[in-house]
Amino acid sequence: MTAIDTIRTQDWQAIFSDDEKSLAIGGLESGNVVLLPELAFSLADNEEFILRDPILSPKRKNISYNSLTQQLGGVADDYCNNDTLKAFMARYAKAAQQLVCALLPRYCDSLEIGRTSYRPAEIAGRASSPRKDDTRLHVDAFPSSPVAGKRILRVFCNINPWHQPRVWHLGESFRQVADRFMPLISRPMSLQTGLMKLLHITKGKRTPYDHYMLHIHDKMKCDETYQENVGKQRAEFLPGSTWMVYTDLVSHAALSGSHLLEQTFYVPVSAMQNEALTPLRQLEAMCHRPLV
Ligand SMILES: O=C(O)CCC(=O)C(=O)O
Ligand SMILES: [Fe+2]
Repeated sequence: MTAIDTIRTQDWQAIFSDDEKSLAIGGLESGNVVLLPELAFSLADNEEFILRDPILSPKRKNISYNSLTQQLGGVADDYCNNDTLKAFMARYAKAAQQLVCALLPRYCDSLEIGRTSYRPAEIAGRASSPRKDDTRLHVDAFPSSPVAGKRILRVFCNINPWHQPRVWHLGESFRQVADRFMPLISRPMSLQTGLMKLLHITKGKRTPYDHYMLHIHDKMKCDETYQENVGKQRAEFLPGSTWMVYTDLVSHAALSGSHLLEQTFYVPVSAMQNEALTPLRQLEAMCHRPLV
């Protein structure tokens, strides 16, 4: 069972107690979801179109924003340089960062900011290949963005205007996932990893850690019997709530819902309170060798 740890605040710039901070870091690192059920992200009147207009490019799953370059991606032609949309995405990125720094101060200095995403489209019934299908249980790993052991911490906020929850499944523990799938994955070939970087297939070097995580991700999603039979629980995240998860550690699937905001952060393993719980150290313990 994945536990959900609840912290009550309505303020993105809240100051948290030591008890709340220790609940959050301990919970996240051990594979819980940290839920802030009253933390809503409100839209100003001039931003309302973001909930209602067809701002998503027809072939894309979400709108992305890169804080470093201030570029939007996935936006329909009419909105592709919309300053209000850009400012909205930037505001969410900043709010999420403030929240992480206030609630998880241990991570603040070494936090690397990844993409901000806005997912206006309904996810139920959307066609996609098994590997790209986030309605199947998986742990996160991205083929083009190797992380070399860095953690993937995501902050989600449901801004659905029609009271629809974001519905997830939460699966078995990382340990159970790794025990099941690691024996099915062959060792990475060292020549292959350097070559992929040279040919610009990957943004950095695909380390043995990335190799194993990517194969775990693919094998989980492509195994129909596993998807059907593995123990799972349903979680509903209501509009007006925010939740944080280490999505590289927690087996998750998104079943239905629309209008979700998400901010990705990369956190070095050295910033963890308990390194032994990280996917990197767990896989290394299984393989009896360093993987980055
Ligand atoms: O869109 C969602 O609700 C979650 C999808 C997912 O798997 C992820 O963001 O890692
Ligand atoms: Fe995911």
